Amino acid sequence: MAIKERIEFLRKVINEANIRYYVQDNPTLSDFEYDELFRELKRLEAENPDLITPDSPTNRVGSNIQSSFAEIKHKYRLYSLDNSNNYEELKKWYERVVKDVGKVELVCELKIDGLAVALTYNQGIFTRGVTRGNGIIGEDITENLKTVKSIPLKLLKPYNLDVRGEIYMPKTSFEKLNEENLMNGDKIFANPRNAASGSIRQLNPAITAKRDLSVFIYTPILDEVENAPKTHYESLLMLKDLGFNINPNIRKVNNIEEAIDFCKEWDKKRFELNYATDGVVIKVNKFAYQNELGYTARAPKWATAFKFPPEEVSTKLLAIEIENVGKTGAITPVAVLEPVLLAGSTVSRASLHNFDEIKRLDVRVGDKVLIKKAAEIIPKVIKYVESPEHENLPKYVAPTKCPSCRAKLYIPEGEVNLYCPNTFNCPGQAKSRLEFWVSKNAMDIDYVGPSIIEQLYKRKMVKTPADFYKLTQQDFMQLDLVQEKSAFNMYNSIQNSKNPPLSKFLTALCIRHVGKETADLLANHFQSLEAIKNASEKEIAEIDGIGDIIAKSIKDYFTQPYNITLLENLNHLEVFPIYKKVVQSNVLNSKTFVLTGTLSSMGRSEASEKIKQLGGKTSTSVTKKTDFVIAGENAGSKLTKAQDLGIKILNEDEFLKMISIQ
Ligand code: 3BD
Repeated sequence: MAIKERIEFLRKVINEANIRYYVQDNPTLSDFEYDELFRELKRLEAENPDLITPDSPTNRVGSNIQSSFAEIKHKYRLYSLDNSNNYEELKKWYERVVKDVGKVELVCELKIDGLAVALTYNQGIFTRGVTRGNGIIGEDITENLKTVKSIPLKLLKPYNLDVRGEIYMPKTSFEKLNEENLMNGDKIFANPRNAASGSIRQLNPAITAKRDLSVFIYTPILDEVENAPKTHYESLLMLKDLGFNINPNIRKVNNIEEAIDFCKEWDKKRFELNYATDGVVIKVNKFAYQNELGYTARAPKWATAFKFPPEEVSTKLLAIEIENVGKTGAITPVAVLEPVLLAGSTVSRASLHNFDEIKRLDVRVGDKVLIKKAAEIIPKVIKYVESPEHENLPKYVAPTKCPSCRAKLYIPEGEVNLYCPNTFNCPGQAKSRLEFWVSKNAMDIDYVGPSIIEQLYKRKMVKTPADFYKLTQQDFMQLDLVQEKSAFNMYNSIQNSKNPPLSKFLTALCIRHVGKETADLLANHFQSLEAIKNASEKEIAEIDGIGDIIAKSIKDYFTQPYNITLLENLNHLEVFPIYKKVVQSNVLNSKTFVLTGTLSSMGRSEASEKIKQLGGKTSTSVTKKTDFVIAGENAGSKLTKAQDLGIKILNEDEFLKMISIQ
């Protein structure tokens, strides 16, 4: 009995210390004392495994490797947020509010640029955490969220409560992670948001545990709370008292002008913060008014967001370099810049897209150029800054030879990019294809990154993807800085990748014009690699969504002797794809859907994917055989045609309801 009590005591002290340390920034214990208590708890739990509970702070270390995340239907839908980038729209929004419920108090808060999650507490214990997903269905990332130290595992009161918040990575931790990854030849993240997203979606929680992630909670669902607060502002205070991390930069205001002042202030001050914000969320404070205002199909009418304009800076263009030769031979230019600070990180390279773009912009080496970083994109060059020097600088001339193999470059008909024609012998192309082979959307091989591939290629250990599968653990140990353990991981993840889904395998082949979407179409139509190999160009072109050019490119690929040999070699090494029908249920019962216009909650391919998963079919043209037309925003002629033919039309909300009945 004494042991059980001691364990409970230790948990309580450690949980409270965590909240004081990570949330309130006001530690109660020294690091040494904390470590002592933590070690004692771990020892007692190891000696008494039957006393381990899910809310124990020792659970944060992250074990339990998963093979994938379970899809979970949210108990309460997560709505979207309407947004605008100008103050006129904000005023219009407020006029609408005033018209419906009168002049009301608003709350302004920073819009954290992270990853939305829903957390569930049962009797005050953190029991489940799910990504936002499409707002209706998300992924279960509970194990990973347990490693986030500012998420309380146990609340200070035993409430049944759902909360929503934003997971983020502090800017300084993001920079540090990228520095480490650069040293190790691992993936570099474009921004803190991507780093947070990549870290929280690790299948191995031990990796997540090593990343510095944090959370800001912005909304509770108070349905099951007694004497619940009556306003948003008070509910934030309540969350704080329960031990949640709340962003301190919130302000109650009396009208939209004061809200706009808040936006203007933070548009300037945002760069001083150690986390990324992309705007301000403005919410009607009183719940009674929120309820009266209600919701549109996708978002509450009682809230809106102001998006900060992307930051722009000017700097000197030092050179225009060729990024490596792409997997299909595309040559892309990149701007080398005098390093400048932009949106919280130092930028020394920026995108120029293609050589046509350089011509159009007429940027010249030596120019001052304006660069900008929109929310999730790599910085790009917008234009040169007018100056007397500009005219004296030589116009940029595009290269004529491949930087890797010196072959003469060409521009395929109908394209703007320059290409290296030397598909099979260009080392640059070969390396890009190997790098793509291991990537997430392709064979998804962990631990084998660009620097490992560079070494394998240089030492002639790997020339084509098939060669990966001949390597032993000992082979990897010959490489620079590779120890026994990581050599094993590399070997193991290669061996485990041998039988991917057909669609991923097709993507991995780097057939020109065949990305994930086309690969999905091919896989679902032909259902085996054999059938695709044997299909005629005409049969391929008959698939909805695949045109003549793509069909030709696919047929060309499978007739090339080089590729035939590659596929044979892979097959001999037992590397072959497996087609699995992904019908989760059959609620849509072979009904045919046509999508028109844009949906706000998901992209077109995601919508088709969902329809197929639920047993439905999609088509691009409306005929008598069409069962439903889903009309998004700006729906065009297909909608008119559906009306003419008397076909059932669904708006986005109706469609979302239909696919959420599972
Ligand atoms: C924040 C919706 C409402 C409860 C709907 C009003 C769209 C991401 O700091 N409040 C915040 C933040 C996000 C929010 C709401 N308050 N919704 C909020 C939010 N302080 N970032 N979001 N979200 C969260 C989203 N996420 C991914 C894809 C599409 N939408």
